[in-house]
Amino acid sequence: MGRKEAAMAREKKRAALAAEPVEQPASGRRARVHRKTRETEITVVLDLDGRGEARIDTGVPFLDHMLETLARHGFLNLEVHARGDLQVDQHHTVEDVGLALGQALREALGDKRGIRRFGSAVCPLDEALVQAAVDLSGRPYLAYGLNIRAARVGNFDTELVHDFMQALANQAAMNLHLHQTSGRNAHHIIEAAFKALARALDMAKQIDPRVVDVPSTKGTL
Ligand SMILES: [Mn+2]
Repeated sequence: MGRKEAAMAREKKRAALAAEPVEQPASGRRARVHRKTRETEITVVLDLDGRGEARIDTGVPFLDHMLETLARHGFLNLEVHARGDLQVDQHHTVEDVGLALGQALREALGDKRGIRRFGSAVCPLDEALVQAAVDLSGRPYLAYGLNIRAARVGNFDTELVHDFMQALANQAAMNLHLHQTSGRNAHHIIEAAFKALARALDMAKQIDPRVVDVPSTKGTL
């Protein structure tokens, strides 16, 4: 697909998404974040107790694919619209989407009453195997153990996965460990990482009826 066709495809997707917004259920753990800078303008609408429905349009097709994966396997209803300075490169857009999504996550979690707090998952995708561990602790930390050899997947810069995860962990105020046991193909490694993150996050955000109040000996998260 040429540049012009790709731009037309993006416009078509944009118009289709604008015509059909995500329906948000009436439950409470939701957030809407709007973030505008000179480099990007981003809107995120998130429901933690969703059905995996996604309406994603960031202008970076591979990022769209990964966010759709995150929503699907994390049972999030997720809407992300981004306009970034892609004529520079994808860095601002990818990082700022991570920031906005992290902020939405933190806001939707609220006071974290009744949540499991910890979650982990190991996901394979063909030869790739990635594990994710999450602690919705209020203390931002990223341990990034992906080893992606290829610089690009399609037109996506693979090093931006690190920037995205750092931004997400910082703004969500969560501890996130991502470690790759095996993997050769960059698309597989990254997709396995997003799936593992989705499953780990889904576990951590779930309400556990045995948890009274906030799951911390300090009484706050
Ligand atoms: Mn894929």
